Amino acid sequence: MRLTCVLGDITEQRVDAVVNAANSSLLGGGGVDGAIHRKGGPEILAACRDLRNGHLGGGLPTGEAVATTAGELPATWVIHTVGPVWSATQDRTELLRSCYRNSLSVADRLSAANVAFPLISAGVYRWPVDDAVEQAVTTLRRCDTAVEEVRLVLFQADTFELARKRIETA
Ligand code: AR6
Repeated sequence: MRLTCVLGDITEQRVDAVVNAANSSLLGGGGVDGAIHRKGGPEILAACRDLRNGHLGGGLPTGEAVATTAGELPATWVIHTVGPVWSATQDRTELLRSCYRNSLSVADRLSAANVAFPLISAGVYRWPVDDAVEQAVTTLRRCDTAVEEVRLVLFQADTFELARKRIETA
């Protein structure tokens, strides 16, 4: 697996699967989630509602991942995962790592060759950006996967620089 990073918008990635930094409801929100639903159109929300009416009646637990259509996005699937909210008193790192691992397992089941990830939990969920980069890079590198390219998509120039340097030295 080749780990790359780009400065850009997750909704513009031409890949087999893009990962959504969702919440447990799967019914939309701000940040990446808002952008994916806005650009991907109503088909994604309809697929999420079907999941909620089916085996995910209680919502998607933190750290887990599930796939839907990508609607009108230039990708085939959206893999929704729920990152942990940052906590100063509880170590939720393992849940954050699970998001990357479980998303890649879903990608493997879909036979996706390339997957684009946002920096999960690093926005609305307030995870410190430098550690979010560290967890993303180390966890993705350790994954045993048939995915050929994993692309980390960073939305801010300084975060992109952090990721680029971390990937180069890893
Ligand atoms: N493309 C790539 N990265 C982006 C984009 C984009 N279009 N927009 C924001 N980012 P966030 P979270 C960056 O908040 O912290 C939603 O309301 C952003 O700068 O999207 O896991 C959900 O419904 C940050 O670095 O996800 C949940 O309730 C990173 O993506 C909650 O937010 C993640 O920021 C999830 O919060």
